[in-house]
Amino acid sequence: MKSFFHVQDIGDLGAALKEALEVKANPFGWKHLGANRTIVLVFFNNSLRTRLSSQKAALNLGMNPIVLNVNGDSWKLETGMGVVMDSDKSEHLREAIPVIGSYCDIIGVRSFAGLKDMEFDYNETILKQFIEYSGKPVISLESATVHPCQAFADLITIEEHRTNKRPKVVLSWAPHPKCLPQAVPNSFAEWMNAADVDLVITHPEGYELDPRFAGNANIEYDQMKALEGADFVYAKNWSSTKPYGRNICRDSSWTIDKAHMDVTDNAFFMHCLPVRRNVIVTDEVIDSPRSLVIPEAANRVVSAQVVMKHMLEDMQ
Ligand code: SN0
Repeated sequence: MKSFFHVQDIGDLGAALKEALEVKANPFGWKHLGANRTIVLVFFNNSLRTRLSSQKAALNLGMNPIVLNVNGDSWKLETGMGVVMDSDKSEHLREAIPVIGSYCDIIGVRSFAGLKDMEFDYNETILKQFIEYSGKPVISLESATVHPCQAFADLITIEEHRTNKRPKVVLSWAPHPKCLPQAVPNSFAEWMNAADVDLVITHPEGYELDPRFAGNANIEYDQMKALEGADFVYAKNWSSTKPYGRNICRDSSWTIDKAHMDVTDNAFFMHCLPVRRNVIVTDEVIDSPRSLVIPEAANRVVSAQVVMKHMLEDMQ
């Protein structure tokens, strides 16, 4: 696997899910693969799960992880091309990336959408530079438009908990005080479209996901109608797409509470975390026995490990 951005990058999805369950049952079974290999994890933005689960996955495979917090303990990096570098940014990505590449075998990058210029974000401008200038396989640890390690972990969690062959999965927008990226819902929709589930997406007008990600999902603007008979409810806030990157709806009737869950088929509740309690979801729902947020987060180690395993196998 050259780089990991999209569901196609993992190859046959059924086989990848089977492999994920094998890796989960036997996490140290492939420890020889990472001997004398190094992964550098570059963070331009905050992280808890991605930072820890990626390191844990690398350690399970016998690899050495190194974490770099850009904006924290490294030089501030300039990302724009042709810029006169007379501001606070001391080093350009054009040098930093090949240097990082020379120290490792795999690079993971977290770089959120700026939410100012849709074309810049949707071209994955930063991540493409990492691919071009590092010469190493690159894993998106949430980049401008995708969060594939999260979506793969979500799919593993659904696979473990589904009770029928083709579950109804509802991706529901929920309110938030900030403007958040579209990476999580984009990847979730992309992976669910590739999996054996019925995907319904519900959101207010102006929040339509790019058709490349929404695919064949059923779009339903009436949230309660969308949730009827659901087996899984995946809540997430994202900023608007029309206009791009704004917080145009703060309607608290979209918060997932018991009344929302009552119209489902005793659905499981999912969220990628971090979650704003009583904004995205009420305490009652997230603390209920049907909440999968913790097992979902635990599966982040599994998804990251399968991805790194594929990359290491290609290097053997
Ligand atoms: C990020 C997002 O893309 O929505 C990361 C999710 C994995 N979430 C946030 O930035 C939430 C920040 C907050 O203040 O609630």
